[in-house]
Amino acid sequence: MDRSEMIKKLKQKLNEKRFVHSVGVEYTAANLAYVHGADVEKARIAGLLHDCAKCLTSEEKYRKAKKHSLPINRSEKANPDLLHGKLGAYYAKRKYDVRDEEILSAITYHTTGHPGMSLLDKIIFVADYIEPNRKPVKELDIIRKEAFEDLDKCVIHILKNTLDYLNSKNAIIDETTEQTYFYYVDNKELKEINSF
Ligand code: DGI
Ligand code: FE
Ligand code: FE
Repeated sequence: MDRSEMIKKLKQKLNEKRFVHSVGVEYTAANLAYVHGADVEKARIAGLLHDCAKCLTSEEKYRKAKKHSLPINRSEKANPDLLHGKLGAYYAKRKYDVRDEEILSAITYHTTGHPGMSLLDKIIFVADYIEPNRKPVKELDIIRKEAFEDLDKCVIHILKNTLDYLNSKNAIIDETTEQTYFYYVDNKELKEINSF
């Protein structure tokens, strides 16, 4: 399926704000891919489609995930919006004809991240947070610089902000979000120790 077909389909599934965000993530991911040496076309497709399941209601997300036998963990059950990554990857495969596992992984994990992310996973995770239409959050200017200068540092910074934000709201935190944060913090410390 070419980009114009994807765009046509996606426009029917998303509201205007979410569509504009998706195109923003597509272009931001492309730029990150140029800088960090990832596959630019894959980054564009993953960026464009990452939120393709976002505009379903919570109930629909839960129902569709069950219907398609996607695994649902405790926090996803409590907060089915978290399922839009997994469900998005399912639709990317079935409705947008994306067969590339790297793209599907990046879509699956774009909300929580996961320990040991691929370069493309990190690029989509970061692009989602920094694309130009995002409403300004704390330290976004610093995070945008880090995205192009030190991708792992940027991933940690985003996870830290997200966890702080969720804790301040007493929201249910998915264990993957937390595990990802500690994985990258430990990883960074190990690298620093080894570089002495
Ligand atoms: O879909 P987007 O809005 O573009 O971005 P996203 O897929 O990163 O989703 C953002 C929301 O997800 C944001 O409000 C924070 C929330 N989130 C991320 N990790 C967790 C989480 N929410 C809960 N409850 N638990 C998490 O672990
Ligand atoms: Fe999302
Ligand atoms: Fe998004």
